[in-house]
Amino acid sequence: MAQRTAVVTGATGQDGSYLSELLLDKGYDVHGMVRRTSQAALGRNLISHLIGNPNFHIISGDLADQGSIENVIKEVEPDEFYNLGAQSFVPESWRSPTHTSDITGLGALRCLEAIRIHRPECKFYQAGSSEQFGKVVETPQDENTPFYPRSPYGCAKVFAHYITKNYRESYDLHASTGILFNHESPRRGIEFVTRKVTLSAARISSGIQASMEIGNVEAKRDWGYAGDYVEMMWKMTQRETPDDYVISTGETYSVKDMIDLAFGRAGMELTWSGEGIGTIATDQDGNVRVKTNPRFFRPAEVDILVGNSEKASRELGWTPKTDFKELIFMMVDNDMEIVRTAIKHGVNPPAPLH
Ligand code: NDP
Ligand code: GDR
Repeated sequence: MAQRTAVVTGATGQDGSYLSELLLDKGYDVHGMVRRTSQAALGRNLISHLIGNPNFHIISGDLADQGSIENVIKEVEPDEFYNLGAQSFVPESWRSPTHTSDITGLGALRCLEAIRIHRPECKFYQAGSSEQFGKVVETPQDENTPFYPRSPYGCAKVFAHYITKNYRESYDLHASTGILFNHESPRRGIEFVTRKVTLSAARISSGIQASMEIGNVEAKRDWGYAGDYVEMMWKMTQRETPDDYVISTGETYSVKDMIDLAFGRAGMELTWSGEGIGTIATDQDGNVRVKTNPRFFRPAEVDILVGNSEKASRELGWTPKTDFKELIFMMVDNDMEIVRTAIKHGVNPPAPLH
């Protein structure tokens, strides 16, 4: 079979970097669509190890710009197109709601239009989200659960979901949405809660930070490992018939559970007291290590998410390989190493954002 060609938007992000690796391993020619104003400028560089691979290419494009996406499609003539690019941080979506709607929502439509006009045989994957379920109307959530988004981000993903389905049904495009629940890794952005916690635990145990400020510790999420999840994106595009799939572990834990696990791994056994914005946690020596700050609470919260991936298990052969504890330990160990190395070389270790 001739070498297959794929475009990945969001290639510089957590999922984009893992998916690019997976596609390269499968022998694809991979084109990462990257915008001129990439966040990589802030020091996040997840694909430097791929630069120089003869099958990996960076191509300029922005989800805000229809013409740039059309140029990517015309130049690359891809067999598969994975739309992972987004303004993906939920709190930022209240600060920049129209920008989020433009990139996370309309961005998907721009990709679909470019494919419809220039390359209708190209298969399309849309990065959907459990945030589409938001204030859940049933538990667990599956492909038939009605959406009730709770943020501009969630609303934008619901639009992207339905426009993908509409292009599939109107133009017979091979277009699928993966409704993925939270997935994390050592490459997770430091503004998201798991990475904020694992990095803080590493910094506190190394003595360079006293305590961590956090938002709602009662929220519950279904957390999986990003390295496992990207394989399902590829599997969806390999199906003869395009469709939508929930990808999740089926288990849910609170932010508090996750903090306990991470701080325990870093040598701190926490005791919790208070509630709401008065919640604190002290370590075994009586030091306050975690306290809440109203700044990190959201205008509207998604209290609990837990997915049912039976359809994906049946049709895609999905079984999550990495469990919650392994995931959090992997992230803490990685951050301990980053912090240790930085201290050893006399440079400032990374610190959580937001
Ligand atoms: P990241 O935030 O790590 O990556 C987002 C990517 O989008 C970055 O590469 C960013 O590039 C790119 N991007 C942002 N704005 C634009 C733009 N205007 N044009 C082109 N690219 C842009 O997200 P994840 O890897 O975690 O998530 C991947 C996708 O999956 C996203 O769509 C996210 O919403 C969705 N999702 C993620 C889940 C998770 O738990 N991780 C769960 C469910 C869905 P830059 O370097 O330029 O900033
Ligand atoms: P989420 O992930 O909003 O689920 O979106 P995030 O890790 O930001 O929040 C998870 C939960 O933790 C609570 N929380 C905090 N969150 C952050 N970021 N910082 C804090 O200090 C904090 N304290 C408590 C939040 O309130 C929330 O309940 C992620 C993103 O990857 C989306 O792009 C994706 O679509 C969904 O997962 C599925």
